[in-house]
Amino acid sequence: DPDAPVDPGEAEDFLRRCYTENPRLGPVEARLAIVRAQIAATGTYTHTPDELTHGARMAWRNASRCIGRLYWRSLLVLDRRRARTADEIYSLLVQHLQTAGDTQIRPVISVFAPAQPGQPYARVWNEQLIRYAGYRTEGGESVGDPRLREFTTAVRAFGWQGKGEAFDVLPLVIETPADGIRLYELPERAIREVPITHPELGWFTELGLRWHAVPTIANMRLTIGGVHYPLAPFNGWYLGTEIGARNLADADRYDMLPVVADRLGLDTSRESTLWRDRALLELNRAVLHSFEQAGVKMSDHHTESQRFLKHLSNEEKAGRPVPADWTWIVPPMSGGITPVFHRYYQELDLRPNFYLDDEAAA
Ligand code: HEM
Ligand code: NRG
Repeated sequence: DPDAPVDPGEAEDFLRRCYTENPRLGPVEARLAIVRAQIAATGTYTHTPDELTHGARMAWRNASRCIGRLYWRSLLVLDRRRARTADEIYSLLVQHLQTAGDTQIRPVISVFAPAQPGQPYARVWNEQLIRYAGYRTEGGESVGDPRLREFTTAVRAFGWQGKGEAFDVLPLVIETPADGIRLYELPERAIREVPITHPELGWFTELGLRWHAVPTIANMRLTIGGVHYPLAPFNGWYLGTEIGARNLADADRYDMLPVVADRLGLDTSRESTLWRDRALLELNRAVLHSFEQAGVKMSDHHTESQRFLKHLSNEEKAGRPVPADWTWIVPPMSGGITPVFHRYYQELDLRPNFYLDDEAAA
């Protein structure tokens, strides 16, 4: 609950771990005394830049749905706690995307002001900084990303007009206590996109598919040592299957499997021809091929699964448990031929962590 005073026990637990993992920060006892007094007087306390940086990295390390955690130590943490106005926040979000890069792509998080007990705080309504609008035509046909249909309706009510095409980048909706609700268009320089082509099938280009290079989740709350950061967008790079086996493939997203199967000339009259699987495979080859051609960093599910096993063994050596959710870690295609499939994981809710505000555990 971002409105409640900070739990001193959670603060102490975090600080002890943080200082134990980082001996260069010195002894924790003096710091604990200051933090206890700050919480008693104000209901909260302020993280030092070192605590913020390590806390955000721990939150990534504890994200049980994330297969990409091998590189948790490399997270670049941008301290944006002083920004207040919608304009300031907007320009720092653009800077975030530019810092993440458009080919190399580095993992970055921008941490904005924490929630103060009982006070309103800034948020971004978008689930990710870059997402495509979803529409339904008068004829009832779906255009764009159906997942964003409701959000698209909401921004249209604020006066935004999309082109009504399949890949219209949505505006940012920034809500602050200072400025209320404001809409901003991202500048082109902040939006790297990759057109989807296939290594052998020339007609793939005609499908007109594309995707953005950087996934940047903007609606999760970061919790460190009892302090809540409601606006802390973060990015890594894409795993190919997120786009090829979900965003472009799911029947309630871009639903491309029937189209691809048709172009491939497959027999779709019976499930047992495995036309869906064959179309899925070509779509995923196309996604990986296109990002590689564009020089944009992306990983495949075999490589990222091996890295995750490496992460498990690193953490075991460090004496730390690795909370993981099998249902999210196992890739959405070819599960059984990746090594992450053939084992079980510890399901723990460790903090620091990221939470969606309607999740019970938060
Ligand atoms: C989820 C990969 C970086 C935090 C995921 C998922 C994948 C993934 C495949 C599952 C997504 C889904 O099924 O929709 C990666 C890769 C990264 C990376 C390849 C490359 C570096 C990061 C970073 C953070 C992070 C930098 C935070 C600092 C999370 C969280 C989730 C998640 C919190 C769960 C999201 C949810 O509940 O919807 N990641 N990730 N990841 N990742 Fe990562
Ligand atoms: N599946 C979502 C993105 C979720 C997070 N994935 C990452 N995160 N790779 C999608 O847009 O397809 N990350 O921080 O790199």
